[in-house]
Amino acid sequence: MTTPRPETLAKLTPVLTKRWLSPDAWRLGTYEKLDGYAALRKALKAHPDDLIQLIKDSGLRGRGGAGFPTGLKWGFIPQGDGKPHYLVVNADEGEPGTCKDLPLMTHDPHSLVEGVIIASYAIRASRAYIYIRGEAVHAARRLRSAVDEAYAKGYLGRNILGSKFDLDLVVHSGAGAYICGEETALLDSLEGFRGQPRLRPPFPATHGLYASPTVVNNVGTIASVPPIVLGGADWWKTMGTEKSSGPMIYSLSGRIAHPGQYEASMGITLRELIELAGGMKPGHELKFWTPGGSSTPLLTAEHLDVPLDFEGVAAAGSILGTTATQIFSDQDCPVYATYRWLEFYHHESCGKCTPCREGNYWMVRVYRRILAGQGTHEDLDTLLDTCDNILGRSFCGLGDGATSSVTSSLKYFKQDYLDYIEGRTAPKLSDKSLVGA
Ligand code: L3W
Ligand code: SF4
Repeated sequence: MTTPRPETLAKLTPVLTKRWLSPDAWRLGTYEKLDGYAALRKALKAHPDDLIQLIKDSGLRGRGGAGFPTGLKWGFIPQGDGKPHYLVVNADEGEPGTCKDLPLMTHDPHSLVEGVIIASYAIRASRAYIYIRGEAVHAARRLRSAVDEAYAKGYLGRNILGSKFDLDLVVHSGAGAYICGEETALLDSLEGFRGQPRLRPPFPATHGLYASPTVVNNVGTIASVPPIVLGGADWWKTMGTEKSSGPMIYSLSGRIAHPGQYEASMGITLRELIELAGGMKPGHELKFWTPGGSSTPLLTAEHLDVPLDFEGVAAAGSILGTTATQIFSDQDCPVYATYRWLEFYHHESCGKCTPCREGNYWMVRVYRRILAGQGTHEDLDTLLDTCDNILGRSFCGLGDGATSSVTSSLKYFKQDYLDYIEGRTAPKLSDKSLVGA
């Protein structure tokens, strides 16, 4: 284990995580003692349009994976249209390796509730929903208790803090489908239908929940709102880079000494994050990693100094995604890791469109063949050809995401595939695995 140097430690910027280690951080009393709901009091004195402008000025971008500018999205909500407006928080965190929203909701649920109230006030919504992943029972319990506390204290309900602003907030648990993290499938599920993506455009900003204007934002995005209201846009921009402002919670897992959540200025590198995490586990050397979950193309030891912001990761040929850095070593097999992710996408594919439904099914079969020692050189072309027919031809991002580790592992680690095909690596799967993929 290594000890981080002071200059690397200085890159930690606890903003969203700053209360996590306080005793009973999830209770209203603790939250209020630590600046809680001060941003709401300030926001309710401002004009909603000024709040939207503040978020635009801060440069805040969506923390769910796509990095869409938050203020711009809020500004899309038509005003004076006579329709109800909704705020929906996407708390369906399910991207493999990703673990930033669930700890936030477990440790500091009021920061999300406060963000929801301010964002709803800004977009003139009088009803908001937090759609939380079904398996996250503990986080949902914490959130519901925070919502109850907020109602009892007059932060939710009618005439909030005497401002004449009304808001009801509902915590809705999903049923455990990854696809319901796709924003339009989430809306279908919330409306009581089977969760499957809708055609976009129109985007939720104009035709969202119950066909009304809706902002769908990730947990981290909404929890960033109170600190921006309190600290101002210029303070927020002292962290991060020019186009990727603010702090970000990076979830580190895999072959490192101390896996966990590290909140740092956007643009930190994996080399620095590994240093903060105490280094690689003894006896392990970095081989490959995901910058933002399993839907983002793999990177390698060559990319240790890539700035982990939207532009830096894109320039390196990947996607910042959910900033879930899964770290694999020379003792891990990229072919097997890719196969396990593909099993996930195959299982979670909603089946609505052919490229994703059929493509993932076939790719799983090809991987099983390779890993059982029965692969052929043609299989590698088949994989690339299948990816070509999924990427950009699928109905939603799940299909595209499924191809990421296939194409990138073939790009960087073709030799590992050849070692199975040419018999230098012992098969990892038995022949039985070939039956009925
Ligand atoms: C109005 C327009 N709104 C875009 C909105 C749109 C959405 C946001 C981003 O996927 C990524 C995906 C996964 N008028 C608009 C507009 N919008 N144009 O902006 O949209 P988009 O299409 O760029 O992305 P997306 O469909 O929201 C999200 C990646 O995240 N991902 C997976 C994440 C998983 C989790 C999780 O488990 N919690 O977040 C990982 O990388 O591949 O690229 O709101 O409506 N003209
Ligand atoms: Fe469903 Fe996959 Fe098509 Fe998305 S890409 S609509 S998950 S089948």
